[in-house]
Amino acid sequence: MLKRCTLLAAAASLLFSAVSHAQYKDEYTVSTVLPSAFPWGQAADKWVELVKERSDGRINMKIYSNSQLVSGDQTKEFSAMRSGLIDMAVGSTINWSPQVPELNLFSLPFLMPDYAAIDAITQGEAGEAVFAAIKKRGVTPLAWGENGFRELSNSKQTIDEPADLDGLKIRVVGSPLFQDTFTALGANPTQMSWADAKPALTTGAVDGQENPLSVFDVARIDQVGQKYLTRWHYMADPLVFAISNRVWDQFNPEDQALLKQAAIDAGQWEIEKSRSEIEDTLAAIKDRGVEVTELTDEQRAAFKEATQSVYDQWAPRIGEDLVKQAQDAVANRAQ
Ligand code: X2X
Repeated sequence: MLKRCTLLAAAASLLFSAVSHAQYKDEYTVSTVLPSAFPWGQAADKWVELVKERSDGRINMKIYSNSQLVSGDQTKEFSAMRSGLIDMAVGSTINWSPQVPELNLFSLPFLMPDYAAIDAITQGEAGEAVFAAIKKRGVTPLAWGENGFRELSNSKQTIDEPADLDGLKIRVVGSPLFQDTFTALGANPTQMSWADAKPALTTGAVDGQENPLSVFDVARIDQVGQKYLTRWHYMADPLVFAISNRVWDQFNPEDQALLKQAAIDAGQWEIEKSRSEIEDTLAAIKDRGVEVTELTDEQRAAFKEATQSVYDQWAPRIGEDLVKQAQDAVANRAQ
């Protein structure tokens, strides 16, 4: 009898492992907005590569860029992941902020003056609180990456003070927070996906846009008449490596750890790489004839001052405590 029980137990455990193994998919979908020519796409490539290597080919992921899994609408990516339509993503905090209000933290104008400030937030308690907010809404965040400091370009004129933005049509994406920021500066913001942005710049439907230098450079935004670029560093959007809770729960603890560590390593690699490339990128943009304006501290202060109302409007929605925590982290950051 005893022997039979043991045999039965062994059979059951074999069956169980076969079943749990069968739950793994042959391939997992990974959504990104930008493809491999951009640091963002490279971050996803690295993650996929590390996971494949470290799992000896057991866990395979396939990247779908240009938000194609959500028909080009990057603001639907988070919902699609939450519902399990998309398994994983490397996504921008901007694009997920409609579903996770806490992510608007990073879009608060002039909250983060430098890279150390970004790191102080993402690597500290505020970053943990943001991750908890993502998890609570159905998606497991694994690691941070970086799209970069978003700089302002336009086709009309040099911008070095808020008055220069007066009446300019600026393409923004993802969060109504940007409506408030650009309205406070006297501009006319228009919400539109990345897929629609370049055509809108080409036809002159909008006068300007804001994106990291790497995006401006690789997407050749100068070729669609964006001759003026202001390095105002008004915000930076981190990237988040993440996986649908439904899919996450199907992995065993060892593979969960493997996926997470690979995301952390890919994120660190991409953050270092994109930061180290920024000066070359800037030089390439200038070489192509774009007029680049660097703001003095005083000029930047004028933009900061003009957008203070955004804090009053958004701190309650983001969470007053979280905003305070982030501000403290920035104030006490390592230099
Ligand atoms: O659409 C943009 O501006 C981009 C590519 O930077 C994001 O997805 C936030």
